[in-house]
Amino acid sequence: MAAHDQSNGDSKLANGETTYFATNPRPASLDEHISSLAPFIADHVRKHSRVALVTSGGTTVPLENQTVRFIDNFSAGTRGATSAEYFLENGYAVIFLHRQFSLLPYSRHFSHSTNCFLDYMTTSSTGEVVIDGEYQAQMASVLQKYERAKREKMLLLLPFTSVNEYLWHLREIAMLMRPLGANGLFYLAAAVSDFFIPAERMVEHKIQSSEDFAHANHGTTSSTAQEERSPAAHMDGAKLVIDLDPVPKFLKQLVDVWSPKSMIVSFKLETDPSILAEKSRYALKKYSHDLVIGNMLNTRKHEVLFVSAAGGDQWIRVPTARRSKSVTAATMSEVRQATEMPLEIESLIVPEVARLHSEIISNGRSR
Ligand code: PAZ
Repeated sequence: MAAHDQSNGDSKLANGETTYFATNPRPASLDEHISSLAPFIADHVRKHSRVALVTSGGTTVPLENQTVRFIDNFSAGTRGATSAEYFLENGYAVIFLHRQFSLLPYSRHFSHSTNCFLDYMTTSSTGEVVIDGEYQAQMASVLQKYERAKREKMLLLLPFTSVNEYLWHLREIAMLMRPLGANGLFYLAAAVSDFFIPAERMVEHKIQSSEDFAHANHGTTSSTAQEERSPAAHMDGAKLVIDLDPVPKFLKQLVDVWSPKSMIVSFKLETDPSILAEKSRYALKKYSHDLVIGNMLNTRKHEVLFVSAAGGDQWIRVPTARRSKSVTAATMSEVRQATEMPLEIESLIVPEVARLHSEIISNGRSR
């Protein structure tokens, strides 16, 4: 993907940060979400609870205002949904800002798997639909935790789809979380697009791929500024050409302005192991937040790298015998050798994050 006009890197980014919310539309869902967010946060401010904003799943980049096509990424929301459960287990209230239809805390155990939800059920001798005996114990245990989170009003689910919806929600939630002071925690596990199409360069209607209908692509940007900047996605003969702008980096604003007293944890995903530590340290230094958790695409379920000013670099790993192995990914003898129950890496990550959060609350931060 080509970022639009990279000639002026830093100054463009700074400009993007200041103008983004004035030039990209506030999502229609935001007001309704604020009406459930505000009382949720006020309740936990009153109770002096710790509150974690967990972001999860990937953002989309729409190519058209009336969106038929969009760019997406791989994230299923496993990290976020699993971590949310462990935050709840560690006494946190959780705002779960997630990509719509990605994995959710608790239901993740039974959704998006090779089993359809109907495979967990059976019909009793009296004709009632019941949970199959094989799944009773696991489902009862998950259900108890889910019901408790709901009963005690500890979990709030808020969906997003596009990168624009994500950014507006992040800013609004961060400002609403300010009264929590140091009890607030941001755990930014969502995979957020690095490039996007700003509203002023977005075409209104579905891009016509047929050259016979190419005339319908002209003059269709959704913005009045269409004369100034050309549409970001357009046909060039039979080719679709996409020219994306960089998404402004808002981590600095989150740290310095939106929610300065909260603990802020970001994730860094890489595919080349030789640059993971360096890029994680670079992000920590650049944004001056509390913790970067580095992870590799292929090993993210087994190992992560904690990089913090207070603790330096620290690998967290699931012992080999406790890694979950699918039968397709391992030989049967390896599966038999894995005698102990699989361990989710989030069960190691979250208590360590909570421990660092306790240190910040009692000693102040080492940013
Ligand atoms: O959602 P998932 O479990 O499939 O993947 C999690 C992850 C790799 C997206 C997350 O751990 C992460 O690194 N998020 C930040 C990605 C980035 O913008 O660098």
